[in-house]
Amino acid sequence: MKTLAEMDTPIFWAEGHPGALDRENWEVKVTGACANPQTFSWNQILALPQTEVESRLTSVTRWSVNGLWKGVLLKDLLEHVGAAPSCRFLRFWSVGYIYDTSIPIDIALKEKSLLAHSFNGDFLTEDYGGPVRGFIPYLWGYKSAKCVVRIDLMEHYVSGFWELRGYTDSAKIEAGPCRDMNDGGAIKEIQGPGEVFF
Ligand SMILES: Nc1nc2c(c(=O)[nH]1)N[C@H]1C(S)=C(S)[C@@H](COP(=O)(O)O)O[C@H]1N2
Ligand SMILES: [Mo]
Repeated sequence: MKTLAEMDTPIFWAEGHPGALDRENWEVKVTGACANPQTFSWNQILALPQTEVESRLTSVTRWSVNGLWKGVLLKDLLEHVGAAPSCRFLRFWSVGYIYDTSIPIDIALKEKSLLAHSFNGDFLTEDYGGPVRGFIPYLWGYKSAKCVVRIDLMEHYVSGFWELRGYTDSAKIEAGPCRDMNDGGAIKEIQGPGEVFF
């Protein structure tokens, strides 16, 4: 099984690379519309139920990479903090608080939406959003925030970093040509919308 780097998966940092990050001391704060807001330590994240899913990260810039993503289902995280009925969106913040993006709760509750720490059995490096990142295979990759430090449970939607710069708020994956990083960047067709299968 290949790593993301071995497949030459593009590395995107709109806000600039954060540099080396301390996995063991990583914390993710989950706050907002929930009964039990909590700051999760790295060990607490690993102590939550762990789920591995096979799916693709697919960029609006038209490349896609498939593999085994592992972490905590957002559904399980939401259950753990007691998400309120008024929670309608999740807003992810990346380290440095420059990059953010928000998704509707119905997408967060889907079976493959994760707070992910591993790809194909290895912990994610900083390049690819480690220690933990959002992994939302149902929407364009800009909804999968890297190096997540905070998740706000929101009653109202706010546009994020890329959404404010012209990408759609819905991030609905659209049909068309797309490079498959698992196949050396060969151009294939996305059937779309929704989770990508080649
Ligand atoms: N913090 C942060 N997260 C981010 C981005 C970014 O620039 N900064 N780019 C997004 C976009 S557009 C895509 S397609 C994926 C790419 O993930 P990768 O860099 O791990 O391949 O990360 C998303 N998450
Ligand atoms: Mo992207």
